[in-house]
Amino acid sequence: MLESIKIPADVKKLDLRQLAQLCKDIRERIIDVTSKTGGHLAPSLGAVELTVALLKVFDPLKNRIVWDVGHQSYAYKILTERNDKFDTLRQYGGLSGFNNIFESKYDAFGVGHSSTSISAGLGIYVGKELKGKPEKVVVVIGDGAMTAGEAFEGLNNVGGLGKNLIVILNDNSMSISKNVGGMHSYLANILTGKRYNKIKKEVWDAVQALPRIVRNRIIYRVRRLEDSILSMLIPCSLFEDLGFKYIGPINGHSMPTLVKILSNVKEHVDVPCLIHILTKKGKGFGFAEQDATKFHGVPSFNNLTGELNKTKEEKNTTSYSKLFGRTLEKIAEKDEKVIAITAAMTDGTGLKGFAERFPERLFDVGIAEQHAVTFAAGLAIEGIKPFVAIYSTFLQRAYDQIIHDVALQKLPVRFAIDRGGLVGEDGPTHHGAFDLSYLRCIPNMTIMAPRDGKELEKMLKFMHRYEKGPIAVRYPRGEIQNFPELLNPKIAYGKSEVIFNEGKIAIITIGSVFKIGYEVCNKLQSKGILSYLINARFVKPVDSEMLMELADKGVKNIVTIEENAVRGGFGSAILEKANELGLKFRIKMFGISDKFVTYGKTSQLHHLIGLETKNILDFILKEIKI
Ligand SMILES: Cc1ncc(C[n+]2csc(CCOP(=O)(O)OP(=O)(O)O)c2C)c(N)n1
Repeated sequence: MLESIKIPADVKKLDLRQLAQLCKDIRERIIDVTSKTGGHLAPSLGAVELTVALLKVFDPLKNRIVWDVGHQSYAYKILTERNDKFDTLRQYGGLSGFNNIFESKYDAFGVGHSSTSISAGLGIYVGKELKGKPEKVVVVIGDGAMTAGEAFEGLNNVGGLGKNLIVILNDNSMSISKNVGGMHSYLANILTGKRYNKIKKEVWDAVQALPRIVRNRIIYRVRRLEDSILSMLIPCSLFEDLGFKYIGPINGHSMPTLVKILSNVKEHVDVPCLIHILTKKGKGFGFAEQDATKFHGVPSFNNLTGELNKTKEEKNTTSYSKLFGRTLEKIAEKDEKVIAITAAMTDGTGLKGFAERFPERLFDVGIAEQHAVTFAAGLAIEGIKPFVAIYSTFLQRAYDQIIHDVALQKLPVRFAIDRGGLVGEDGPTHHGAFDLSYLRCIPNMTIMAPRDGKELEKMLKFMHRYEKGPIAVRYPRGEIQNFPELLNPKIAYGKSEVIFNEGKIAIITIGSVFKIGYEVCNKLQSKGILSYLINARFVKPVDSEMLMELADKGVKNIVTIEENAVRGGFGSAILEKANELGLKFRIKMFGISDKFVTYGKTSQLHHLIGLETKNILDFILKEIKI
């Protein structure tokens, strides 16, 4: 059936039986491709019927369909003229793992971060209206994404304006892990609530009371209409009070129900409308249905055994995230004031073990980074020691909270910033490219980045002891590196670590790209060129003494290496400090230039931006007269 779909409008020609077959084909295609490329498997499998029903009823170029996060939109990609490229999903030069307005005219809005859909959808709706061409706009948002402040802000505005936005709440009861919070309980209560069950029972009692011959004739229809009948009867006060017509809960895998309700809404509803659908995350792939968290976002996997493929190194080593979690557990064992905060990323940030051992000290606040930071600030006021573990890219959400609630009040909130640097296949929405820049300009802030796993452990212990204000450590995605041949001296506040200390050029690195600096220096040495190698450890404060010493020793050239935007990043900090101190160096900065970096294997991306040993070595040999 999938073969017959050349453009989305072809879906409209299919009958219900054919639509069911189409869903089957799409699932097979998603499983087959993601088993090779990796990707967001479980969320996308759960949204197959919804996607097909949306395209059966709406015209995506006129109506615009805005997906939240975009990680559930693989079926949408397949049906919107991208099936032939679907094998290139998340590969360098291939299809993005999320919706991207530069990739397809069918993608209404670019995504990757959660909870933007209602605001963007409202903007698109009002924009069309202002141009005198009003059209229905559909927004699809998950129950996890619905926990974020921005989603509530959007709902509030839509309800207040009374605009005819159609919000589909795709409720699978899961965020990446089990969903949390009051909204989650509220949605669950709608299902288990007495009223829902009472009405459901009354409908079925009435059917059972009919003569058998009549009952047999209508039972199929009643089943099909069950969801829609219930949805008409159950008032849902929260959304209704916000100004929405609430329809639901309905079975999000029942094509007849979906098509019927969406058609009705399209034709007959002209107020804000929230359709609450219930879906199963991972639907149609047993392994993913059983463990939707594991299959939320996966590397390539064996689709017969469900085993995830890991590289040899991944099997033998441990990730920075896991090391963070384990170290925090050790710290927490000895200090009951230590608590951990995650914004719906317990597994991703390595806090699963912490959650099991100290459930009362782990706070999963939902997808609510802003709240997470201010919540930590409140805890710090009370003398509690919060470690806020958030990915670099998602912490961008909480910028004002870091400044206004934490730094201004000098509160000792500890930030464990995961996924600093390029993250690979998730691409520009997820690269941690800006944290050093966005944190560095905030007064009272201390920022560190470890060169390897051992240093991360030391830094976490250092942070635990540090009480003078906010402090952050940022580390990359992936497996830890270690340098057994190097010593691991104690962390001293604001002090860098000097590895090689002779030569006319100094290479100063921050974080895990130390590896590149180390290789460059070793290669220079093998050519008889001596160089300083400095592992900065601190981005803020900058080690002034180290810079003055370099100048004293006659160093004229400095090369800085970081996996962060060079604009305002670590190299800029060295440049500023040298200028402030009146030191004259020629400083060349390697890092992420003033461009968003695409997706692909991290090694491909490093090559693309020149953040690799060969490029830096070539530069030094060609451009610097040593
Ligand atoms: C601001 C932000 N924080 C965290 C994430 C990571 N994240 C991606 S999907 C997801 C869960 C979303 O749950 P839901 O909306 O219910 O969709 P589902 O995966 O269950 O289909 C999270 C936490 C993100 N994309 N954006």
